[in-house]
Amino acid sequence: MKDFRKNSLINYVEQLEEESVLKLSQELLNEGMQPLELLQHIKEGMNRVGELYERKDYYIADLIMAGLIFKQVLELDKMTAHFHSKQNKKIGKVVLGTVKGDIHDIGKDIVRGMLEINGFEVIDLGVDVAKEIFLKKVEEYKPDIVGLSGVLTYSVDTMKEVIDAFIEAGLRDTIRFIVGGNHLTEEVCKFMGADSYATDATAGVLTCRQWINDTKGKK
Ligand code: B12
Repeated sequence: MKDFRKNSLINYVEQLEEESVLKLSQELLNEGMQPLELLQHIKEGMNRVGELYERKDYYIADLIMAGLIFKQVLELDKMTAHFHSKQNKKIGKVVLGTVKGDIHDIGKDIVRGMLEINGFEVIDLGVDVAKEIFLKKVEEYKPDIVGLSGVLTYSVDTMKEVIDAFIEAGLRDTIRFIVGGNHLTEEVCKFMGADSYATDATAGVLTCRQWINDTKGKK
C-alpha cells in the first residue's frame, strides 16, 4: 500500500498534477512520512520530468510547472518546519550560491535549509552568481566553506572558474569548496579542484559537518 502511494506521488509529479501532488504529500506527512523521504520521491518525479523534457515530450513551460510544484511542497508546514528552522548555536559559516549562467535554485534552497538546521550560518547569494561576487562575499564574511550549486552540464566549467579565481586571488587555502548538483562525480570534482562534491543535500551537509568537527575549517 505504501509503495503504491509512493508511486502515485512520483506519477503525479511526472504528470504535473499539482493538486494531487500537494494533497498526497500532505497526507503522507500527516501519516508520519519523514520530510527527507518525501523529498526523495518528489525528486524522482522531477527526474522523470527532466527525462520527458530531454525526449522533447515536455517543454520549458513543463519544467517551470514542475519547479513551482516542488516549491509548493517545500512550503507545506511540516516541510518548512524541517528545512527552515534555524539553530541558535552556530558551528560554522557557509557562503552558498548557484553559479553564473544557472538559475536552478530548488536544490540550493534545500541545502541552505539543511545547513541551517545543522547549525550553520548561511550567506545565500542566490542564483546566476558571478565569480567576482563569490570572491567579494568571501572576503566580507570570511566563511569556513563555500558551496557552489549548479545542475547544468556547463556549470561544471563555471564552478571551476570560480575556484580558479580563488587560486589567482591567493584565497584558495583559506576555505573549503563543496560543489553540488545531481550530475556531479568524483572525477568532475577533481577536475574542478573542489574539496568535495554532493549529489544530495544530506551527504553535502554531512561533509560540511565533518570538516567543522575535524579541523574547524582550514583557517
Ligand atoms: C525544475 C527545473 C527547471 C526550472 C528550475 C526552477 C527553479 N526555481 O530551480 C526552470 C524552468 C527554471 C529550468 C530551466 C532550465 N532548465 Co531545468 N530542470 C528542472 C528539473 C526538472 C528539476 C531540477 C530540480 O529542482 N530538481 C530537484 C532538486 C531538489 O534537485 P537538485 O537540483 O539536483 O538538488 C539536489 C542535489 O543536486 C544537491 N545539491 C544541489 N546544489 C547543491 C549545492 C551544494 C553545496 C550541495 C552540497 C548539494 C547541492 O542537493 C539538492 C537536494 O538534494 C531538472 C531535471 C532534473 N533531473 O533535475 C531540469 C534540468 C536541470 N534542466 C535542464 C535544462 C536544459 C534547462 C534549460 C536550459 C531549459 C531551456 N531550454 O531553457 C533552462 C536553464 C535555465 C538556466 N540558465 O539555468 C536540464 C539540464 C541538462 C544539462 N545536462 O545541462 C535538466 C537536467 C532537464 C533535462 N533532463 O534535460 N529548469
